[in-house]
Amino acid sequence: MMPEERYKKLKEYLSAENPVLLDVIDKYKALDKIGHKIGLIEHHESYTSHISWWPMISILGTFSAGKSSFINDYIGQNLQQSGNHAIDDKFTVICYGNNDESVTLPGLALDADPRFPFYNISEEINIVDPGEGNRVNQYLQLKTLKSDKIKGKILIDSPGFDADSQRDGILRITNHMVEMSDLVLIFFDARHPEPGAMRDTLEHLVGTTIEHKDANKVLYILNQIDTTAKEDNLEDVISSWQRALSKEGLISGNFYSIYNESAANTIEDEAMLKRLKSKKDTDLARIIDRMDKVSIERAYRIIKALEDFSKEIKEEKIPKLQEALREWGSRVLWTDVVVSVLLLVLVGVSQFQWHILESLNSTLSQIIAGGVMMLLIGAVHFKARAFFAERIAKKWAEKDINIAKAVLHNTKWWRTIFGFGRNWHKGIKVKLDVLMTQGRESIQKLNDQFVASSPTPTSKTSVEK
Ligand SMILES: Nc1nc2c(ncn2[C@@H]2O[C@H](COP(=O)(O)OP(=O)(O)OP(=O)(O)O)[C@@H](O)[C@H]2O)c(=O)[nH]1
Ligand SMILES: [Mg+2]
Repeated sequence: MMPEERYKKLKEYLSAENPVLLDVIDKYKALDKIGHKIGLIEHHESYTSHISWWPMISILGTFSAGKSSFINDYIGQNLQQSGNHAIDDKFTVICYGNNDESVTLPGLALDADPRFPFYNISEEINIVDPGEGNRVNQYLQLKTLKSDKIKGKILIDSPGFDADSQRDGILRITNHMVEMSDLVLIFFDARHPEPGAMRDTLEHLVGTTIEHKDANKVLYILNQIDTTAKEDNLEDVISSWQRALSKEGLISGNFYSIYNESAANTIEDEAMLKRLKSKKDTDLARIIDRMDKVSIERAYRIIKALEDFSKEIKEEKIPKLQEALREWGSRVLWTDVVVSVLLLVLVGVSQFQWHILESLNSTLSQIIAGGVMMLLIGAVHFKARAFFAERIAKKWAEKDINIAKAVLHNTKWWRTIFGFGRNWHKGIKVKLDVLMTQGRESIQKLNDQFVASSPTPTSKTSVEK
């Protein structure tokens, strides 16, 4: 899908949901224009596809922790299979569909549709695990569901995470999901009173999520706390998990303890039941509240991403590109100088040995000889431009693919090797500053909207009305 078509689709979708975001699309359009001009993204690419416009909630965690049961409970239907051994072996993207019957589509449907957050994921998998990306159906599936609970958002159920036996493809998808999500729920279960056995898994899940700029979007959920009834050790289990998590660097705020009432063991002791249930009810309500509010959080995140992209281009990409182009320019220049000097030396030597200049006795042959030399230098010059551009792009490709693209874009044969590094970036930086300011204004508008419509921006989003 070309960018123009994408803007149109997004506008259609968002006009019903949140008009403030309509303006934001035009700002993304301006950002794309800058990206295309510098060559950081290709003509058919758009920054709008680097973020999810659908509010997205990912559910991750160890196997059999109760992820699928939790989702079934939330949507109020038995959509996902659950069971006592590893059940899910792929990621399931659940979204609203108009059919009364739930429809299951293969991963290819997600890979090929730019409206979903897994667009082109097969290419990404192929980078870490060549060939695997073509088997995207083994990693992903899409389920549609007619339920108001998920109207206007996407839920993702995932296979149980086990750091030891995880394939690169799954790790890649997991990281991608965390990156794109507005809310990430990470499930552990209280049947393991000691988190020790899951050290690696914990390390990976918490490690990847905590590095994330927006750590507040990750909730850590200790599930199945009903199982602590038998030994009456809820506090011990909770504190041992909290210790393990804080060892990985987690700040305690986002830690919740719950269980699933429809899957729980029966608890005989009345007082115990009351205590566990009250803990669960409080924490679950807070989780559900975050899930329901995700559309609002997403609106902020989309605008924030515009600011982040602009800032990144200004402060990171442009300087890197300048450095790369300077290196390229000087390599080409040196090649030109060396070749010219070599040619002159060659002529000098020939002159000395065979008096070659005297043999060019007519003006015409002198012109021809001069022309041949110019052609030779020219040929070497253009060869050198392409050669060094390729080499420098290749060097950058591993660190930053966008810089690699921009190097190739800015070293085409008609570009000068001197003009860069001076003023070309100044105008662009001004435009980026304007975009960042406008982003902050949009955030202001969002604030006004939510503060004006209800004092506490909670529960109902406009799609659900
Ligand atoms: N006691 C108890 N059992 C639960 C709870 N939640 C889920 N279960 C049970 O735990 C088992 C695993 O639940 P699932 O929902 O399949 O877990 P999952 O995390 O989706 O597992 P995988 O998809 O295999 O990774 C099932 O037998 C559930 O009935 C809970 O809160 N308490
Ligand atoms: Mg499951």
